Amino acid sequence: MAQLTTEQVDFFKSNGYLYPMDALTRGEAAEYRARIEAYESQSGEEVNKRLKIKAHLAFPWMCDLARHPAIVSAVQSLIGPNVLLFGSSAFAKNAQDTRFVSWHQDSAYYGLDPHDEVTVWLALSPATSESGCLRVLPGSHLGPDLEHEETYDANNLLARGQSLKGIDGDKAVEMPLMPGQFSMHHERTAHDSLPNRSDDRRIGMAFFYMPAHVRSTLGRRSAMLVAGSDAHGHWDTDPEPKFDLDPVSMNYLESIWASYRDESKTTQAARSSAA
Ligand SMILES: O=C(O)CCC(=O)C(=O)O
Repeated sequence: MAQLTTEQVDFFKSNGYLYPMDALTRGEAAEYRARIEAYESQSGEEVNKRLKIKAHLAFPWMCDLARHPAIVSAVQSLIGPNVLLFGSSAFAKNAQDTRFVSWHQDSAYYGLDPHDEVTVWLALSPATSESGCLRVLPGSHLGPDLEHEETYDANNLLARGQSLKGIDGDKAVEMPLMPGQFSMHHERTAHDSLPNRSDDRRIGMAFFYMPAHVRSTLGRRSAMLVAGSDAHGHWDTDPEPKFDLDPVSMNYLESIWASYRDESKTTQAARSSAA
């Protein structure tokens, strides 16, 4: 599978983002979307509810998607041969949905050192200006760590509603994608997305990749090796699902998601009692 060109790598290094790259055919993207929507019908829940932080642990085919050769070789072009996936999240907005994602830098929350993580956002339906595609602030990954306010806005798709103050939206660059295409952004690149004003759902999978030398600053955690080898041993191994909704991996996914939510509540409670 093709590596990124030198020009693409240089563009990412200077700007902190890159798009569009091709991974899936339109038919394959439609098939993955259908699988996600079948899960939603079967569980009676929107995919955003549970398939967070480590969504790949729900389905073997999601692990395969995280290891898709086109995606992995693009990631390797940026971070080298030994690649771990430390997380993945589904981001779905319904047709005519007012929900949004506020401006944020992932690096403020991921607990990684050094900040060498790269996020791949894979479109499974059209991600357009109208449907609220991802937007980035070019070059923001080279600037300072910015201050987030945790708003817990119910309309915000981020668990804590974390929000950067004072971003000039006029400087934002949209990253529209056709189904099956993906974008990449650096973990320090400020990004957001607006409500979906289209008549179709906007569904994407975000995969969070890091080189094996990256450490966790939030205690011992787990990750999934997607390419090369891990000679560093900073991470335990994710329990990969043996079949769809394998209870072993689902319980693990749920415990990670619950502790993230609890940590949010603790942080919020501590802030309000301190206020
Ligand atoms: O899907 C979205 O609108 C936001 C995704 C996001 O914040 C991310 O992939 O880091």
